[in-house]
Amino acid sequence: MRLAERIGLTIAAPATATGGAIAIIRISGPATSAVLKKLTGHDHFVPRRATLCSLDLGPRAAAEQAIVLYFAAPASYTGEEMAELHLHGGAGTVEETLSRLTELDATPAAPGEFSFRAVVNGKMTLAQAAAIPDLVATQDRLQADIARRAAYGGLFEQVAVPLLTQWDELDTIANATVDFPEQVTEHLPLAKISTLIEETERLLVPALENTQRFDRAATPRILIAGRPNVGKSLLFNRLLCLDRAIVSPEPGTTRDYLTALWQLPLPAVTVELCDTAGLRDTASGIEKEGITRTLTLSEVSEHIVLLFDGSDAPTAADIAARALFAPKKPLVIANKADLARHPEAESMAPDLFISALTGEGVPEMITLLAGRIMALLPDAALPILLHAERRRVAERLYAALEELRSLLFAGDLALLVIAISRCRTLLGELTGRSDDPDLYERIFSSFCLGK
Ligand SMILES: Nc1nc2c(ncn2[C@@H]2O[C@H](COP(=O)(O)OP(=O)(O)OP(=O)(O)O)[C@@H](O)[C@H]2O)c(=O)[nH]1
Ligand SMILES: [Mg+2]
Repeated sequence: MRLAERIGLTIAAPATATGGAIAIIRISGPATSAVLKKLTGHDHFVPRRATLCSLDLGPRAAAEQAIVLYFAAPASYTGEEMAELHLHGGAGTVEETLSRLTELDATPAAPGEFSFRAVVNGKMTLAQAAAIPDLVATQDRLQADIARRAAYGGLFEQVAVPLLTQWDELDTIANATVDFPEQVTEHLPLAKISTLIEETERLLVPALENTQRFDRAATPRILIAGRPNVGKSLLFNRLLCLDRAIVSPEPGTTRDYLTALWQLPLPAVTVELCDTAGLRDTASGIEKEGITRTLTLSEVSEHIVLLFDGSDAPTAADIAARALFAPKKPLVIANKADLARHPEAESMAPDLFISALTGEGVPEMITLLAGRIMALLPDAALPILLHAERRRVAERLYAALEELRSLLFAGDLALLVIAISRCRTLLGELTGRSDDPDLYERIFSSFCLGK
């Protein structure tokens, strides 16, 4: 059943993940009071006041103590009559309460159903709702900041909504013109259409670019690469402050790559740090496989730290690695600065000399890495299109605008009118003014339960 067809149902779902001290179950819909009465015995709840209740979980279960918060319509998240049950945070209690609610005529909510109702009842725009999954899933403060701006700031909508009004007007004129083709040039202002295409692209293109940055910045990967024995694993351990990878004087120690999340202090970004198999020509099948994996991973890594041994003359393997990664502009680091520097070390053009053993130079290396990460971060002052579905719509709109531009002077009125209408519809979808029920289904199906 579509979300729109379930509007009359009273729905319930857990709003918190398992494992916390308190679990919250949300209820929304016209039968909320009736369900609460059967569950707690209370006839009346003062809206927004916490009430300690004993929950009747059925004949075979002991009663549960819970705080009940009641919201009268329309002053609630969904705009409907709603309640929150604050329970002890055990999975069993939540499951038992939910199955009791089902017996009392509440229906298990679908993912995103609460937010869907909030949009339907004008509590938030579709664009604001579309930012919610990112807001819920944020890993660090930067992601949270961006998702909040998208959810509450409406950066995109501020420009898109007035543009949509212009597209609406144009669409109306275009459709009227179909019946009077001889008046096309008179009534369809081609120059104005051209300007409108440009203005729409001026909004769309930076938003799409910024969105791509946002995706890439989600958890950037930093790969530590280099020939065997240069100290990759020791550096990996030092950065993580953890004895995680095996460190040994034997070259070719690391085979499988190791990954760990690493929190950079400034900017406050979580990155994925990878220690990899040393790169060299080798006959060993297992080591070869490790090297293949290093190379595959390097292709999908945003940043590469190319490590070499600054106390030793650069080897053929160092030079080959330098050439291999050159297109990815690696941070080139000379390690083992605690030992005497080899006169040829400079030939590798290192950005920095460090010692993974003593920690010398490591803070400076972190600063250099942070600078590179910052350079790829999205601009929080520009719009970001959160939610994959909105990105797809934005890309379709970009293609539609290009098509319309190519049709402007082609002289085919019918195609021109269709193209105008398509641009208007897609911009409408992007600003949440769409009658397409499937769009709503697609957006809300990716939400978590209870949102
Ligand atoms: N003096 C000194 N020794 C170091 C330093 N970094 C690493 N080593 C030593 O160099 C040897 C190799 O270190 P690893 O971290 O295992 O090197 P790796 O690059 O991971 O090597 P593979 O896994 O074989 O590719 C070990 O004996 C380390 O103790 C350093 O900064 N100074
Ligand atoms: Mg290693």
